[in-house]
Amino acid sequence: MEITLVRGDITEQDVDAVVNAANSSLMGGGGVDGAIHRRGGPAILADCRRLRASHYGKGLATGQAVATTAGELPARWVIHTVGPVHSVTEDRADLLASCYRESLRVADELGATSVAFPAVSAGIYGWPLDSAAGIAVRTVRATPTRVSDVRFVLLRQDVYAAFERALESPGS
Ligand code: AR6
Repeated sequence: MEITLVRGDITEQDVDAVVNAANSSLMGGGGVDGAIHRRGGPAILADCRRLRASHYGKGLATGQAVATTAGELPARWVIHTVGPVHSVTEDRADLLASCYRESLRVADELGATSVAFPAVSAGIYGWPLDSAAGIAVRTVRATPTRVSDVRFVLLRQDVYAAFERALESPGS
């Protein structure tokens, strides 16, 4: 698997699947979630509503992932995952790692071989950047998958720099 870092907007990525940092409702929100629904158009929300009406009546649990159409995005699918809100009193790192593992599992089910990830939980959900980047890189490297092209697409320079450090770190 090749891992690359891209500074930019995930909605512009020409990949099989883009991962969305969603919330449990699957009904959209701010940050990367808002950008994906805006650029992808109403077909994504329509699929999300169908998911809520069928297998995900209570919403998507933290750490899980599920796919929809990518609507008008260049990608074929959006894989929605729900990151944990960062907590100083509780270690939720396993849940964040699960977002990356489960997204790759769903990508394998779809037959997607190129996948773009944002820095899940590192925005509105408040996860410290170096920790978020380390968990992302370590988990993707450790997960068996047929995905051969993983791109971390980072909008902000400070987030990009944290991922550069994580990629270069011997522990990752
Ligand atoms: N492309 C790439 N990265 C982006 C983009 C973009 N277009 N827009 C933002 N980011 P966040 P979270 C970065 O807040 O912390 C939503 O309301 C951003 O700079 O999108 O998991 C959901 O509905 C940050 O580094 O996701 C949830 O309620 C990273 O994406 C909640 O936010 C993640 O930030 C999820 O919060």
